[in-house]
Amino acid sequence: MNIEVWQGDITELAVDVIVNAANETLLGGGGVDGAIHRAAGPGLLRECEQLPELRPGVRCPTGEVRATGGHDLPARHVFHTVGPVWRDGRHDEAALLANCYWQSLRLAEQMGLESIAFPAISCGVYGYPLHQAAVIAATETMTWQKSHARPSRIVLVAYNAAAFKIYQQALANAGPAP
Ligand code: AR6
Repeated sequence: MNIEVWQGDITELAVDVIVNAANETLLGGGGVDGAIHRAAGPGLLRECEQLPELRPGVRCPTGEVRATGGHDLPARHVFHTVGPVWRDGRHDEAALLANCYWQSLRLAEQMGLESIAFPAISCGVYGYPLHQAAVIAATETMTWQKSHARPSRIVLVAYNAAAFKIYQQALANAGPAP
């Protein structure tokens, strides 16, 4: 298994694709979304604006993913995915969050990409409990790697030391028994 945990700012990573925790408009916001747009420059917003709206204000429904270029980022591409807003855990939150990871990995494979980095989707403004989200991130990425050659490098980005520990624990628990 080759899932890495890396602590820091995802906009600094020179991988094939970084994943953005966006909202359904894909027109930017705060948190990691704001950081990615700032680092990518205005070309990213212009490209997002060109993506088709499925209905007014919705370019990407929750659980799905859309690809753009990386513009001024060291990453070549950005995948914009929309995580669920945490309510009480009984509104399909886990399945929707799992879809964000799985659909991103599938798109990376389709595009022939080798390396992908994920932030803790939904774990900021959207309120998903990090411990639970980390289990989903670990499970989805490890399950993917068991049956797919690409992307060969998967990075889970922790924004602080506490998140780093939580991710490491989740990966250890999700791994095969010794
Ligand atoms: N690098 C890596 N991780 C980061 C960074 C960064 N530069 N900045 C924040 N995080 P959030 P969400 C972590 O709120 O919960 C936006 O306004 C952060 O510590 O960015 O999915 C969108 O437009 C947290 O663990 O995303 C949506 O409206 C994680 O990234 C909404 O927020 C995700 O926090 C999406 O909310």
